[in-house]
Amino acid sequence: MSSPARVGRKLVVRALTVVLGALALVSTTLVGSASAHGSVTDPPSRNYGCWQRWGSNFQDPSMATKDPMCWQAWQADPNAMWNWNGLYREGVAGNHQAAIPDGQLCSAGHTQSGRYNALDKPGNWTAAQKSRNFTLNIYDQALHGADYYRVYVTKQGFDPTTQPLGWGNLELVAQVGKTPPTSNFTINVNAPGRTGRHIVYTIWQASHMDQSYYWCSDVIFS
Ligand SMILES: [Cu+2]
Repeated sequence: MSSPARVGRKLVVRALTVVLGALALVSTTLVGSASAHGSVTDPPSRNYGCWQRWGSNFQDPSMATKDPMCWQAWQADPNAMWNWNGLYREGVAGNHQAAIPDGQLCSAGHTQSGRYNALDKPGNWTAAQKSRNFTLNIYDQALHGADYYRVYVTKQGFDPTTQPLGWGNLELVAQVGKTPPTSNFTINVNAPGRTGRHIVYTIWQASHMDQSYYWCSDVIFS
């Protein structure tokens, strides 16, 4: 016969095992979601670029003058950079324009409780030099695959340094259908009739579930 003390200890051990098991599950899920997903790596999305250029040095005050839009983004919420792969919404059912109001395109409609809001801010974002005919690279880190990709570029005359981005400022320039999972997927983009600074806006409709990604990449067409 077990003494009451030993029974009590057994119960505590059993309860601890359950709690630890639950914790292990939770942390696996968190790690899974943090290491999953993806982004546009070239021309880099705003938060991917800020992470790439400053992730190892994000408190360097010289960023404020060298890369002011990244600086304001890091000040607003560093998690927008640490989670460069998590700029998505779920359950949009393809109604992207209904889910995302004008002025909020770069934050996917203030997704993830507003974590990415600073990416909507018009300004002098560091931009990649591209020819009007360029290759877009998408990093499908989680190997979701795609139902489709859509690539838009702003119309000539739009000024990303002063104007908030709205759907009406964009022109669809490339579209790709069903794509099997692959780490790096490239899309050839042709954006004729443009010079100077523009925003490339990419939508990735992932295949594993209704999860859609929205990325602003800054470019200067030469
Ligand atoms: Cu994902």
